[in-house]
Amino acid sequence: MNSLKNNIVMITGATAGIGEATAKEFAAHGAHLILIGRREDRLKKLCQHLKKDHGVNCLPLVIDVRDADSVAKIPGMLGKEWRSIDILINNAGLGRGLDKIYQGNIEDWNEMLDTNVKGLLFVSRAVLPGMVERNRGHVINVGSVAGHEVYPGGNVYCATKHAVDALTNGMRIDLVDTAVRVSTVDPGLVETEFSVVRFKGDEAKAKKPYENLKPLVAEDIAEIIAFIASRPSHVNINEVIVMPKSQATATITHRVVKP
Ligand code: NDP
Ligand code: 8X3
Repeated sequence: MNSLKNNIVMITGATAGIGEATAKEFAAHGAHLILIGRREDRLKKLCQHLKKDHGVNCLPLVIDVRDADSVAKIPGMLGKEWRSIDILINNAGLGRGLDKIYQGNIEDWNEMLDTNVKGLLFVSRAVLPGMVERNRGHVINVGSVAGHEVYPGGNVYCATKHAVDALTNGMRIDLVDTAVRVSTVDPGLVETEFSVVRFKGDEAKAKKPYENLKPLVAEDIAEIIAFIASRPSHVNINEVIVMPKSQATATITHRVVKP
């Protein structure tokens, strides 16, 4: 096992859910963190906690990953102590709606494509040259079961996660002659703010996917990401697909209604 202690780890989408849990997991392993998200209060609070609880350094960067210019400026903004990023976790992402494609909302489509695909590309483009130059690094993308299957109403969200799958494979091919590793973690149902965001704050709709089954929690994914990152440097875990026990496919779940 490679120690994660003193590694510099950049996590996008660290203000909630999987990204936040991953920040906590890596801090517990002694990694220093560059955390990205749009909600400044949450980022700052999380950094304060991680510094206090684990004695690690933490840099909050309030950045929208869709903003190509701001993202491109990241390497130049980082002080010397932050520049050698060891691990990039491309986690920021969202789903919007479950509309049939002929009724789809074009703003929702743009938001998903710009965040899940272009945001991941912009951040990777900013960070990868340094990794290649240092001949050291690991990019871990958070994909989804939606990158392997398409479910009713999932159309554009599924397309973005299929793109993440393709980009992960493309990165691995382009980096094969370097020491930089590329992995993806592709979860099924994880109970986070994902559904609340997907259904624009409609809590009743947001609860539905997790009803009468035991979903994954963000910490389950964080532990897997840390496991992937801590393998010896000759080991590249390409892809982990992880589901709750009672989910067989994107659409086939076993739900037990308690009397
Ligand atoms: P959450 O809604 O809990 O967290 C999403 C995170 O992404 C937030 O920190 C949010 O921060 C950030 N984010 C969204 N848009 C942007 C943006 N434009 N710029 C910067 N940060 C952004 O959802 P999850 O934790 O569940 O989602 C994390 C990833 O996991 C996503 O890529 C999602 O597709 C994927 N996933 C989730 C599954 C699930 O069932 N929950 C299953 C499979 C994959 P902020 O709003 O502060 O910017
Ligand atoms: C998010 C979970 O089930 O909508 O990727 O694909 S799901």
